[in-house]
Amino acid sequence: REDNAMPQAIPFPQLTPQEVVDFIPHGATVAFSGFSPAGSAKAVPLALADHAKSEHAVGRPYQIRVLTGASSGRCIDEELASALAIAWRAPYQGGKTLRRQINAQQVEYVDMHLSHVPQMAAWGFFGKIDLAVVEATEITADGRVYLTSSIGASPTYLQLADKVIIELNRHHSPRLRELADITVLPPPPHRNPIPIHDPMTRIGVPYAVVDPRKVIGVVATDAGDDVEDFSVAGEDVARIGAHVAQFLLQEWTMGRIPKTFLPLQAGVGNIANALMAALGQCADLPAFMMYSEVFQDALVPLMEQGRLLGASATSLTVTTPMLKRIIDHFDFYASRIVLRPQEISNHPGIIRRLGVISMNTAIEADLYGNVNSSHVYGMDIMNGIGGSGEFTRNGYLSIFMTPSTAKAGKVSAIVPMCPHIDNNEHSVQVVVTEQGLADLRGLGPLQRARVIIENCAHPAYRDYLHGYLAGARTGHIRHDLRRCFELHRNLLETGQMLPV
Ligand code: 0RQ
Repeated sequence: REDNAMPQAIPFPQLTPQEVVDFIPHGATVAFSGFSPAGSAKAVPLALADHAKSEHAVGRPYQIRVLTGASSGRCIDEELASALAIAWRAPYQGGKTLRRQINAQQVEYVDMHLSHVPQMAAWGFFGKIDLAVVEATEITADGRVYLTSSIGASPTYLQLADKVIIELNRHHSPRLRELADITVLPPPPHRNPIPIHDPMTRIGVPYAVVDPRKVIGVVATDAGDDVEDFSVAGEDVARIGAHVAQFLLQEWTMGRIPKTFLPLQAGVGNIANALMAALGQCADLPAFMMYSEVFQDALVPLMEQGRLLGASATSLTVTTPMLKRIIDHFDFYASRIVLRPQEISNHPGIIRRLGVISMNTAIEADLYGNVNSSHVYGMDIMNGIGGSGEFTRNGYLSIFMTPSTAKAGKVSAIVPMCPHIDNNEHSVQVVVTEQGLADLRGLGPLQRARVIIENCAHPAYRDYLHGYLAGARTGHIRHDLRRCFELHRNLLETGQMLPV
């Protein structure tokens, strides 16, 4: 069906979002659909936010535990959070309000590898899931649920939750189901090899499955995903893109990447989005495929230009105009994009098998290639580890990029020791800043440190970093435990890393 019409006969009660609130008591665990704003539940979280405010106004407690696939849209990580309605949150977030609350310890936050989420949920580590609220374009009487712009962990949540609400969103084209390839892995020891040998292999069905007896109703909605615009790439980001493109070209020319190239993964955010645009414009590189987690805006023109041949992801995290462009040319896109559950899109075994080249963004990297992409000062969460660990640990080549400084030069992204590490030196192979690229493969710690300082650190910080190394205790890895966090301490105390 090519129109956006709602299905004619819905065999489930139609509820208003406000009526759903009655099924969600204080303390409930609710699993919402969504991986980034894409495909996230929208109407029910907003109604819950209003309900929480009214409860709080009369002195009654009201907070819930919130699961999603990854980050979520405005409705959950901003509106629900602003209503002080979230007590506990997993597995990733990207909202300014929720971030503030987590860092003030008002919300307990579980930051975890995203492919682990479905099995952790199935094994009960998040407790019982009382209700799943899942956005779909259709639910059939026998319980087939056609999801919208993301798959995430929704197929698992639909199976595990005691009760289910479907947000039937007529804004989304029913044709989105043509992108979906859904399968839910059985628990060990009943797991067979997953027969994905190419980024585009399909192994499942286009719908998630729910026991229709658990569905207490459907809520009609008509809202878009509200993906924020990506910022225009600055000069630094363009230089990072150029370094990565040149490096991949060199690896390909030397035969270390096969002639047909290898699938790419690119992380979330502005830098990764700009990187993909830069790689696409590098005419000397062959056209490529992606085996990634999110499909961001920059990939749309690349696909149209024939630079990107196909993409596997778990969400279409694209702005409204880009989603419209995809829907308007759906015959073209339908055979070129596959959306999978996050357990499969981020599966370590498949990433290793396909030889994925992973490219993620760091907040900072240390002299040895340990990376922190989640916690400023090692204490304050930015977003979370997301899928970066799965791709970095298992990729054929793992690259981390970051501008060499942040906050107008007051912060160096190359530091003696990271106060939080989410991807470690054993997995990180290449570090890139606008200054240059450090290929760490085959290098011991001291060699790594020297090449990272010379190639990646901003010139304003190189003397400090060389000095740190020279004054550090000799060991396999040189460190000075009295000074290793001096830059971070300075930053906390004076607002800049180098002494005033
Ligand atoms: O802060 O927003 O207040 O200005 O961090 O930085 O430069 O806009 O970069 O949007 O690409 O995000 C690592 C956060 C980068 C993101 C991170 C501040 C900086 C700015 C954002 P402001 P930019 P991006 C799996 C991939 C983890 C999850 C992941 C991320 C803000 O990429 O969350 O990799 N990654 N998922 O000023 C203090 C520093 C800083 C700093 C930057 N050293 N100290 N603040 N910032 N460096 C996806 C898959 O597909 C698998």
